[in-house]
Amino acid sequence: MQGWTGVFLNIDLTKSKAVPEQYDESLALNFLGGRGFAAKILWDRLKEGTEPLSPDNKLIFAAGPLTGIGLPNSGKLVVASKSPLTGGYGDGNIGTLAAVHMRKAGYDALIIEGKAQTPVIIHIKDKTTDFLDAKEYWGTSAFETEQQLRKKYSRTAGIVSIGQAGENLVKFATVVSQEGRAGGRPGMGAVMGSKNLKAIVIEGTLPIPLANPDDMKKLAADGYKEVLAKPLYAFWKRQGTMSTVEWSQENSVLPTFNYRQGVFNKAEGIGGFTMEKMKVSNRGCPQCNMTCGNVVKDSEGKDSELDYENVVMLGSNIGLGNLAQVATLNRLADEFGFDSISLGNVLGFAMEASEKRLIPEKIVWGDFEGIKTLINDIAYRRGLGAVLAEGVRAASATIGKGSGDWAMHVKGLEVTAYDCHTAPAMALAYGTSSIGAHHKDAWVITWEIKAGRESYDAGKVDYLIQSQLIRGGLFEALGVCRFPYNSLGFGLDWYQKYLKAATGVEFSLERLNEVSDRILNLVRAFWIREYGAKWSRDLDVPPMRWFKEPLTEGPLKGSTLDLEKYNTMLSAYYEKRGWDERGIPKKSTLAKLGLLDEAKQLDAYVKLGE
Ligand code: PTT
Ligand code: SF4
Repeated sequence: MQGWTGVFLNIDLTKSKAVPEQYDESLALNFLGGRGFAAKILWDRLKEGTEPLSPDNKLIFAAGPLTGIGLPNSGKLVVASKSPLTGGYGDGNIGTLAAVHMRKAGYDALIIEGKAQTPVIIHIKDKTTDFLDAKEYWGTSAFETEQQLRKKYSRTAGIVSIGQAGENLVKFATVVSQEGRAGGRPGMGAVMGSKNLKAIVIEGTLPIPLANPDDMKKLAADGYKEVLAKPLYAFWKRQGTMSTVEWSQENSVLPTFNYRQGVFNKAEGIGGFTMEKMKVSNRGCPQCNMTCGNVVKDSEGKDSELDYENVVMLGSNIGLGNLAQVATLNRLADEFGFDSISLGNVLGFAMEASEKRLIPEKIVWGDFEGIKTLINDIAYRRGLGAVLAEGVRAASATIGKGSGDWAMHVKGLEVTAYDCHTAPAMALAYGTSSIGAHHKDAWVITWEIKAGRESYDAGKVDYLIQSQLIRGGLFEALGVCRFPYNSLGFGLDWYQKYLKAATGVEFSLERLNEVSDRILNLVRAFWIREYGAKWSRDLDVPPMRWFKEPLTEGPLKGSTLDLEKYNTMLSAYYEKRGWDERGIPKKSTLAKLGLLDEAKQLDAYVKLGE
């Protein structure tokens, strides 16, 4: 095998044991890597019904065949597990030197199970794995942990860690790296904490086997040049994703006061141009020349790395219009190791519950000091913080009183930073995403607004599916960042050429589409298996707020989604995917993708349509 190292490292924390495993080439050819590996490993090796925070759950760090090779934006790693937040398939995509080092240590994935008796750090140096005492780090932030570990190891070692949120099993805790990159929204940090695993340090020095190293060297250099030459490059370097704040405001899709208004009267204060005036530097993932992390000084004079999602969820969605203060909340999210999107979402929910007097606590929109206190309470699970630490779905079940309609989640994962009162295809993207309400599989909203936001027609479904196959399938499996492709127009043909040079295998676009479809169907099958009798198509419907409560402000005030039309669109989506009316893949669909064994297994849980 070339391109892939062909080896997984199985790590059992209960036994402090690490065993390499040569995996079969067919796995690489059929599932590519990243999310593809994670889905297949969880399907094959995780016992159905496993409690996500039990030692039996598996935490997977999976690379793709292009990870770490030194081509544009290739320092990415999928971190996956059965999610404690949603109970289904969960993953995230983190930019980290650990991605590069893991591949250089000779591994395509780490599969971690068991639970250490006391806190540990896994240290991997090429073929050697050690388990080190982490007691002195337990209780410290992800930043502090990484700073200390860098002193002990090297400035350029690959390090991922958790903060206090992961240690205290906050259900939306993430894994953090390089003081500003975080991945695994559906609670991958909590799974790491449940295993008493504080950090992983990887130092790899071995070559990654390539089918054609000379071709790859040239293609990689050409790729970087092509990225630099893209017309949108200069503005991207200035703002990264931050210009989306102004765009969302102009188009009434900016989450504001828990997704009620679509516009925010202080949007300018948290927008891309305000950020530019505060910016001190760019930061980013390894092997990237687009470095999209905008570093600003926060209200306490500390560095904070801003993206659109973080700023909006910890800004307009909670009524805060001061970017330096938003940056402080964002830094706290990274230090504690919360997912910033879910954090902003549960805070907005708590503020609305307080405003409606459904809870005794007084949590006021935009009250910076009060919000900081509540964030600390969530990290340490104190009082209301303990309720919110379970995520918005569970919090609304605790609070009740109709709050389920405005608990903004899909399948338990909090909605990201787009208000969909007036965007049916984006609502469907959230409804059918692989991990719950995330835009990563399909960010169709800018296209939809150009194409006509009021329509629910089948063309939108086709566009959505294609987007899911490319973003949620291909990019999550290749092990590279998708931003060159979707933000600068770096063509898919580059990745075909990279795959050829790395693996020696010719992948046509049709073949890649089929791999993606296979991965996304297996992820779907995993959800159905884990939910069993609790599965229903209602799980693919976004929050009722967007259907029942019109937008309250802005030019589109009064708009809602139409539930009947949404359901028609959802049925069309199912049909095009080869799924039945319940949203369950048909036997023939799985068989066509080479998943007949999986179909037979799934059939034992729910009767599959033919
Ligand atoms: C991603 C999600 C996003 S989506 C953002 S901002 W975005 C939030 N970032 C967080 C953060 O920062 N700190 C924190 N404590 N929590 C955060 N939660 C949120 O996590 C991120 C970039 C971004 S920035 C995006 S869109 C792209 N996502 C990619 C993806 O999903 N796949 C892929 N192949 N390439 C991608 N490239 C881009 O990567 P999750 P990162 Mg991320 C600080 O983690 O779980 O996938 O959720 O990992 O290294 O920070 O890169 O406007
Ligand atoms: Fe990381 Fe941004 Fe570069 Fe993508 S564009 S690799 S998210 S720094």
